[in-house]
Amino acid sequence: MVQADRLWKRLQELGDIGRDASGGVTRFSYSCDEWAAKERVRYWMQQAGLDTWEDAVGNLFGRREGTDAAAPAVWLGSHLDSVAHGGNFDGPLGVLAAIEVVQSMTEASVQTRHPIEVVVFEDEEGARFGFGMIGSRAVAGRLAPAELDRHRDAQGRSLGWAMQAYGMDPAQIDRAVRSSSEVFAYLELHIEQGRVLESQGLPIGIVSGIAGPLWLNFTFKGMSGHAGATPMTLRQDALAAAAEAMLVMEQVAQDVPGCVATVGKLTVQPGGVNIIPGVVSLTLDLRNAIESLRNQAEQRILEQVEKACLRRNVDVTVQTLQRIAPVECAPSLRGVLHQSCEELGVSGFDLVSGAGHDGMQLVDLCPVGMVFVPSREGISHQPEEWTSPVDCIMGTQVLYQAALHLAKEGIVQ
Ligand code: HGY
Ligand code: MN
Ligand code: MN
Repeated sequence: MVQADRLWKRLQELGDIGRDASGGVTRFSYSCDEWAAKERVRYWMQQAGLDTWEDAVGNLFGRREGTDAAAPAVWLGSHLDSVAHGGNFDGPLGVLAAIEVVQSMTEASVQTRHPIEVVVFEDEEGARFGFGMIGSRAVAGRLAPAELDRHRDAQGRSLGWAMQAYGMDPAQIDRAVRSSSEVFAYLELHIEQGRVLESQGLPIGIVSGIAGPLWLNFTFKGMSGHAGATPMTLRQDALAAAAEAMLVMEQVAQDVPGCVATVGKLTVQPGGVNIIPGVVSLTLDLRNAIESLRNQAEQRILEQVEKACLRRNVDVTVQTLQRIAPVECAPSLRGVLHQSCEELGVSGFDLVSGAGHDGMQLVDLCPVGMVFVPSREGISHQPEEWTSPVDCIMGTQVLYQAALHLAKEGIVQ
C-alpha cells in the first residue's frame, strides 16, 4: 500500500524549493524555483518507473502503462506553482500523492487495463500573470494564442515571453492539446483550504462542485494634487473612490447568497504622503458556485461603483483578467470516490470547493473528480497552511483506491 513516510518526506523536501523569507513558498510559473521543483518531481516520477515528458506549455507528465496501451489514461494530478508566500500543501500534496499511488501499484505488481498519467499542470494559481490554469487550459484547447501577449507579470513581461525564456515555443501551444479519446478521467487530491472538514472532524471530502472565480481589474483615474492646498470639495480622489468601491464589493458579496469577494491587490499613484492619489488600481476576485448569482453580484457591483465614481468625478475602467464558470464534478467519479471511502472504512463528505482547481478546465475533456483532506483552521495561501500526515495519507489511500477502480475495471458508473 501507499507509503506514508515516503510521501511526507517528499512533501517536506519539495517545500524547501522556493521557500522565502516569510517561511512560505513562492514558486511562480516559469520561474527557476518552479523548474527546480518540477525536476525534483520528475526524478521521483522516474524512481516510480514512469516515462516522463513535458508538453508544449510546460505541463510535466509521468506515464505508467496499462495492459491496453490504446486505452485512454486515468489522469491523477495537481500543480507545483504557488501564490506569493504560499503554503507547502496546495498543489504538491496532489502531485506527490499521485506519484505515491502509481509507485505503490508498481511495488505491489498491480496491473491495470488503463494507463495512468501523473500530470503536473503549469501555472494553476495565476499568481504571476493574473491569469491561471494555463497548463490545464492548454491541454483542453482553451488557451488562445492571444492570451500569451495579453497577460503580463509585475515586471511587464508577457506570458509568451516567460514561455520562451523557459525554452518553450509560444507558437506551438496547440501541441499541448489532448483529446478526450486519450483521457479516461481526471482525479485530484487537494487540501480543502476551508474549515468545513476540520470543523466537523471529517477526514475526507468529496467535491460536488467548484465555485467559479471571476477576476477583474479596476482602474480609478481622478486628479492628483496637493494634500494641503486642495479643498475637500474640489477633489477627484482616486483612492477615496476605490475605497468606496471596495465597501460596495464587500456589501454585495454579503447580500448575494453564496458569494465571496476579495480585493487582493491595490496600487496607488503617485503614492506620496502629501499627494492626493490620482490613479488607483485594484483586483477583485468574485466567486460563487452558481454562475447566475455571480453575474448578479457582478452587475450590482459595476452599477454601484459607476455611480460612486460619477459622484466623485473619477473615471473607472474595468478589465476582465479571467472568468471561469463554476463546474459540477462528475457523479460517476463521486460514486467511485464514495465507494473507495467505504472500502477503506472512512466516510466521504460531499462539499463544494470555494477554491478553483485545474479540473475546471478539463470538464469537456473527461469526467472530473476531486477528493479533499482537512486544512488546519482552514488556513491556506499562506505559510501556516498545514495538513496532518495522517490526513495526507488517508487522502492518498482514497486516491489509490479510486484510481484502481478506474484504471483496472474502468468503473465510471
Ligand atoms: O484561486 C484559487 O482558487 C486557487 O487556489 N487557484
Ligand atoms: Mn491548488
Ligand atoms: Mn491555490
